Amino acid sequence: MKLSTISGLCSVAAVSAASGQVVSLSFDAPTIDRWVYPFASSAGYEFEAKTFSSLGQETAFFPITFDQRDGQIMVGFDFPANLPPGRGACGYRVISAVLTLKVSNHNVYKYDPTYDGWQTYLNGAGDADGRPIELYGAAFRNGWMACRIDPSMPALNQFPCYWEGSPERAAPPFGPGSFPTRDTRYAYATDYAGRVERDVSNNVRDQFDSKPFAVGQIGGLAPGALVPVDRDTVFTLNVNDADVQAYLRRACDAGLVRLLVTSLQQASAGGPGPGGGSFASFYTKEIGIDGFGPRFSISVRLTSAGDADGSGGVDFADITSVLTNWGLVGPDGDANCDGVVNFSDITEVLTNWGSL
Ligand SMILES: [Ca+2]
Ligand SMILES: [Ca+2]
Ligand SMILES: [Ca+2]
Ligand SMILES: [Ca+2]
Repeated sequence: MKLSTISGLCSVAAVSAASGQVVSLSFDAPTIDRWVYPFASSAGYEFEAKTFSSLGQETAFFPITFDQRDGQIMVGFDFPANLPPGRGACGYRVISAVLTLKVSNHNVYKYDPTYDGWQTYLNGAGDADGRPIELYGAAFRNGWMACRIDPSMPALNQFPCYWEGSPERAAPPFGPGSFPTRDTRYAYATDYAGRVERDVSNNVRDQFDSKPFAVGQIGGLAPGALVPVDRDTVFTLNVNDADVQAYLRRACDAGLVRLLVTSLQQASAGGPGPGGGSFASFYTKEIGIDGFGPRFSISVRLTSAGDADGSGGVDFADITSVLTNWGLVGPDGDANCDGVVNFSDITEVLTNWGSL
């Protein structure tokens, strides 16, 4: 039995399953959802969780602030045995993945379905058409990690398992020992630009455009309109992006996925302290109403090394896929799942020729 250890994720045992098979999962509720916010004393057990930023709070009176993506929401799903873990990075081709959250506040913020570049946030300029709700991967620091539910464990929210009720970081938001207040949260939103993990919690400070896995979409609502309560916000993950595909493949390999929903909507209308802003709020599973908590669906084809086009088999079409995508980053054409398409992928196809 092979053990696979992934950074920030738990170890899982390998299970054999047929390549080519498509596994489609649909979750009516998450295994974990929690507000990741320094002041959330009940982190994980609240009925709703909010996304907002600390932008606009950096004044002379109040020079210390928090991660710019201050209020983040973690949602996670543990995969059942029919999506077997431990097949390795090339063992999965994610065909689709969709996260849905239901809005729990009414006509508070504007619907913005498109990404806003970091420079649009400078100098508190604001943005008349609102700010998007964005979805990212989850990363961990200080040894914390994602864990599957394990009945043998006395408590899930104890180190190193990051769970509902785990501390947001080492120290309280204010008071002795509380500084620094940035870049210290145990779980944080990350993209993986060119397979390089980036904490996106302060991307305006750090002057780069983050690369969300998805931007929240609301059907039948005009951009710029106020968002009514109980509307679904749908995050369709960009599985054609090599970095998103690689993240989800690692998730499948680990047997669980953790995601973070964030925004740069301002918590404060101006000046120090929170409040007065217009930001999003979403129900968690603790609301206890069917269909109100976070939901997730994922469809995955079980694949093998050499399967450059993710068809479930290795044949001449994979040679074509490598040549067509030559010099790109995949996932199409990347037969050995290393993030580049080059001659090694031709070798990989030939080595695995005829595999299912
Ligand atoms: Ca929860
Ligand atoms: Ca905007
Ligand atoms: Ca193929
Ligand atoms: Ca490759």
